[in-house]
Amino acid sequence: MTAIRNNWTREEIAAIYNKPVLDLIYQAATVHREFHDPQEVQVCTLLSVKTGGCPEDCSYCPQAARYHTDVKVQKLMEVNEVIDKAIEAKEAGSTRFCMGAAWREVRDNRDFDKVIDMVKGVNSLGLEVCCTLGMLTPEQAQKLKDAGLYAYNHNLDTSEEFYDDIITTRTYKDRLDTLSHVRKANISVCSGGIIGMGEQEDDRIGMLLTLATLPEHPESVPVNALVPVEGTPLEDQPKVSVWEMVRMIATARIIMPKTMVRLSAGRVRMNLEEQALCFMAGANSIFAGDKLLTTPNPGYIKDQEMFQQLQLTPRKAYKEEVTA
Ligand code: SAM
Ligand code: DTB
Ligand code: SF4
Repeated sequence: MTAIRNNWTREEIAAIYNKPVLDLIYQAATVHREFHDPQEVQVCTLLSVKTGGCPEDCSYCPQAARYHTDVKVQKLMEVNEVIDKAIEAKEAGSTRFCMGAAWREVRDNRDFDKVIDMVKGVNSLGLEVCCTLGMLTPEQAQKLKDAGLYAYNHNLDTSEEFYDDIITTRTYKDRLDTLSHVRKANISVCSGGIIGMGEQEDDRIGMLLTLATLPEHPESVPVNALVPVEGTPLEDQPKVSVWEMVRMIATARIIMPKTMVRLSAGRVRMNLEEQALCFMAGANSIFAGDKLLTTPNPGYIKDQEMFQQLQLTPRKAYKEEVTA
């Protein structure tokens, strides 16, 4: 029986990350089978409920106001429009619905009240409702929890050491503080990062170390490959190889066995065989639909074909729709 450990050392994680890659996949696949059904993949849907115009300077992000990208600023969506999208996502097989806002932090205003209503509405559809809205205070986390929020996404993105090279308008500690407020409100924690931003392997290992030594592992760790967007400082970053994605996913799987590891951004540039390797290495969730927040993603049809080819099944909903 593999134990859940929160006392991993950098050396241990580095040794796992650097194993011969096929051996690494084998070990991750073994741990994966102990904790999860390897045929099952959770399908999630993202919706950008407030797009662009963000005051932060995250170098990867097309939604930062200071970079000149093709993203059009859109104010907060209406609650009924969001619910319609959630129904569509549910009908297409998603069991988790994540609403993203291009905010630095949540403010206690009418927009937040609207988000609270969105959370209530999506929750009543029987979907796991997730939000990613930037920094939260403990009180805001509690308000979201009371409205029925299931999970909160707040990525560390990279290591503490590399963080200042990517973002200067907030600190690593700000991120960790929000994660702790989310945890204290009993909301499921979703936190991961991006590879392909020019970081060293040590930074990838450092980020995994921070996640795996939190008092409790995040229930969900998204692994994103940078989607380079024209106009952002990282527009010319070279594509990461599938082996780097596989090493990240497999290491996350081994050191955080119970966690849902999500093969997140970057799937549009991966073929079926590459994605299959990621599932073999322990990824057990994807984002579906032809758009992530603002960038393209493989559409439903392509993913349906992939599920058929790989004989995977979308995970069933864990709860029922609330009927009046
Ligand atoms: N504004 C909130 C925040 O930063 O926490 C929520 C939305 S933000 C777009 C959510 C996450 O998307 C970021 O933390 C980052 O990991 C990911 N992301 C943004 N742009 C990306 C890109 N070009 N490629 C890969 N991941 C990206
Ligand atoms: C995460 O780690 N990846 C998702 C979700 N959490 C919110 C977002 C990816 C965004 C990719 C860039 C875009 O589409 O704007
Ligand atoms: Fe804003 Fe989030 Fe994009 Fe950073 S990642 S610029 S905080 S929307």
